[in-house]
Amino acid sequence: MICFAEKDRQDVCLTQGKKTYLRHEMIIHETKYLGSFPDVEKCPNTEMPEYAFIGRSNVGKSSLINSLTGRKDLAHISKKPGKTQSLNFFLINEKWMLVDLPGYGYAKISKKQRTKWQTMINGYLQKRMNLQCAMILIDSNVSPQKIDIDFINWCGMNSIPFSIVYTKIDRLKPAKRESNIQAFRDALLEYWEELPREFVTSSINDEGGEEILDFIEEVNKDFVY
Ligand SMILES: Nc1nc2c(ncn2[C@@H]2O[C@H](COP(=O)(O)OP(=O)(O)O)[C@@H](O)[C@H]2O)c(=O)[nH]1
Ligand SMILES: [Mg+2]
Repeated sequence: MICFAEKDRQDVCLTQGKKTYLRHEMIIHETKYLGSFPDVEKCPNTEMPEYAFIGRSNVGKSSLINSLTGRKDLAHISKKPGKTQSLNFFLINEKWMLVDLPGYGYAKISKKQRTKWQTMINGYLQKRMNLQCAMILIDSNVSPQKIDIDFINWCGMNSIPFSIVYTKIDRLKPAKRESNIQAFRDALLEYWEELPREFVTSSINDEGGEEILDFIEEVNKDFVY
């Protein structure tokens, strides 16, 4: 097999005279925790493309961040007491930023805390100029939840670019996988004419991670500061 690079990120391989294409996986060679910030005004520099991960608490956010970056406990840094209600920043490959946003829909918080959360998240999503995409995590094991649909609709109304990331897909048999995802799409189609970009993932077997990293790499290429 002979391989040579073509157009930056594809290898053209000649296997017994046949041309096939291999895609480069993005390799995460460096991850750096930059800190936790209480509001958008205090967040670090905006010169890099940024991707925020958000979803209900327990949806699998920390696990996905660790699976994507190939680090066991990167996201756990933010689990320090008192840090969970902040915007947690990670610099990846010195090139792009990953932001771990606190989960919504946690029943045991006071109304005051919820309002604070909303102000922080909404402010971040609306004002962060270098935010390329909010990755909205949806648990593929449960029926469509109003709180998720409301949040997605809010993003739409505020022109915030987003993608849907279905999580914990390993827990479902193939038929159930399809029907659960379709149920969520149907719920969205009650409000939306077109469906957003979606990813189907499992942090247990790293399914879908490569697609997310490919997407990030594609978007990064077009980023202009
Ligand atoms: N089977 C399975 N369990 C998962 C997956 N992702 C997360 N979990 C589990 O779901 C729970 C919550 O995950 P965590 O990443 O802490 O969620 P977060 O609150 O959104 O950050 C933990 O018990 C994880 O082990 C997944 O892809 N598959
Ligand atoms: Mg977490």
